[in-house]
Amino acid sequence: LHLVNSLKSAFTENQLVLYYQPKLDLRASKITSVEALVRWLHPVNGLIPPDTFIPIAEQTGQMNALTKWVIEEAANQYTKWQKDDINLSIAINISAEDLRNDELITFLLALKNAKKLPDEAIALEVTENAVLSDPKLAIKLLARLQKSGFRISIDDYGTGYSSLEQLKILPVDELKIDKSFVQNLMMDKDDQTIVDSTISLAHNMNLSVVAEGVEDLETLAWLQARHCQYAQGYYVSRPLPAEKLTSWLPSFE
Ligand code: G
Ligand code: G
Ligand code: NA
Ligand code: MN
Repeated sequence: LHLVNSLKSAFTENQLVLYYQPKLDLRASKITSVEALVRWLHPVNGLIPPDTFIPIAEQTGQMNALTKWVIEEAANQYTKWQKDDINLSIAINISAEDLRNDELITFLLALKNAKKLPDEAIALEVTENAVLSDPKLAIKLLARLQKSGFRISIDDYGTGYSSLEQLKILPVDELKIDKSFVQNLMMDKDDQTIVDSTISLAHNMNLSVVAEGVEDLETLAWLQARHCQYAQGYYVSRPLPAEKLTSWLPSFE
């Protein structure tokens, strides 16, 4: 595939863009944070989803560079929003590759200093599986990041190869219940049991909890009744470019 050859030019020719998907605070009925999701605006092939090019970035040693680009872009967007009195913290997806060396943490700490970012500016989402290749190192890096003020979320919670024992030792502030348990929640008793117990688990461990993949009002109300703190999904909003999100926010409130 020639996408492999042109991924480098995605960086040099500014073809990468961030979309932002809001996370709804169900208690306050407010949007307080968003998740940054990268897309590649290819001059010939159009908008390429991350599932297509992230594996390429991983296989060609470009993942660290991609993550750095995402972080820097998100930090700039955070600052822009602040200037417009829009308080949105931004969550970044971190890959397994980013947890195999300390490049990411060095970069994040330098950026936080240089741009004088408060702790709430940037949060990090990591899947259970991303921690598995070198758990000791990953846990050490995540612990340093958490100590430096970055909130850590476990993404796609419930689908990875992790145990409750691992959850106990992971430096973590938030669980994001995977959308596969949430999408058909109203029709699936087993999903209801899983989601309900995960919300309780998070509460009892003093972790925030987010349900991903909320696609209808009934599901949102069900989650709210069980004191799930945050909801994310198409029912709230699809991922949007920054300007579209900015203009959507007031209509929401
Ligand atoms: O945005 P979308 O639903 O198409 O994302 C598909 C997958 O790509 C998701 O698993 C998402 O976590 C991942 N993804 C999107 N943006 C990034 C990114 O900036 N970095 C990493 N590592 N993964 C991302
Ligand atoms: O793995 P991660 O959770 O980062 O994946 C996010 C992906 O899920 C994005 O590609 C986003 O477009 C997609 N997504 C977000 N909300 C929904 C939803 O309500 N339903 C479905 N099917 N996908 C969603
Ligand atoms: Na994510
Ligand atoms: Mn997820």
